[in-house]
Amino acid sequence: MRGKARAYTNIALIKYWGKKDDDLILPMNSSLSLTLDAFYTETEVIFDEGLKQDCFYLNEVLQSEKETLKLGAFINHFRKQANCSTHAVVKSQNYVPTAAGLASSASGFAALAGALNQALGLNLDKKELSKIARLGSGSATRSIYGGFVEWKAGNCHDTSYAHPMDDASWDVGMIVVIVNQKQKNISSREGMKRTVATSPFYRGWLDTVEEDLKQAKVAIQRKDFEQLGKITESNALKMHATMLGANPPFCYFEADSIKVMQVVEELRCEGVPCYFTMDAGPNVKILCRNSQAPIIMNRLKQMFKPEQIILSGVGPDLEYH
Ligand code: 2P0
Repeated sequence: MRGKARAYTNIALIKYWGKKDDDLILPMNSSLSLTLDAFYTETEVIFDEGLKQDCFYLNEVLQSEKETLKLGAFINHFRKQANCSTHAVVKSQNYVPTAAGLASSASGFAALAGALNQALGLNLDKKELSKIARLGSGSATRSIYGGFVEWKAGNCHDTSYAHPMDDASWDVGMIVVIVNQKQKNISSREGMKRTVATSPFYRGWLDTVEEDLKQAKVAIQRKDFEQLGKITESNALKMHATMLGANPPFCYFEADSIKVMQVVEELRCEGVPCYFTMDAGPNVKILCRNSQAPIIMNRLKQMFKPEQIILSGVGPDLEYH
């Protein structure tokens, strides 16, 4: 009744933005991501007949009743399948470089799904784990796999899951620039809900995102880095534009986020292919050739502290420990 798993975080190149079902976490659109090896979560689960309730430690700190109940609801998906009513101790550790300020729900729920699968001896395959991870957090759907991963939106629980597209072993990397490590004011969950409900620009997002995804997939198949980068950058800007049209409007950009974007553009003009993307926070991620990362990092070091600049390679599938 013990399981331990590690899952890596992922950054979307074609973003998931908006849900058509809040409870099942069914996305409005399909998305595509790159799994990163520099950021991961390791989770151990032990089911114990002697426990009167679930217990949840995150980074060695016992979590509140509210957090534990949320986790318990997720564990119930597995307990149901195993026909089990035993409580569990969950110990989860986020391995994110100090002060990275990156969300960990993707790697967190994916690692938890793996650990629960092992602890209860369910032997669920990755496709099934991807579906259940989705019920914890949308982006966790993709963290079951390494490399480039596509999450097909689907229209019910059984048709909404991720699959691996390509192992990304062709000189691809990502530089994460930590602009601000503070907790964001508007969570991605709240932000996407508000955008869907109120932004007149959301229609434009839906009208074009599947075409963006198609183009990104063709670029990956051709190993066309420039084409993939261009579509990554424009898709991110388009997602952020939908938020400016929301009511009330909101924006995740900070002054330093824009500075990083300008550096990326300058480097491109100088012949270094690199492209930015941003999620529901001010930090900027730069898709680059691993071999050219030192040039980009040196330029960024003229403006930011070394600890604000983190290089990541491509991460693998969920691992059992
Ligand atoms: C993504 N984001 O594709 C998009 C782009 C943020 C911007 O997935 O509500 O924590 O738990 O499904 O997965 C972050 O949102 O949201 C996210 P829920 P999640 O990576």
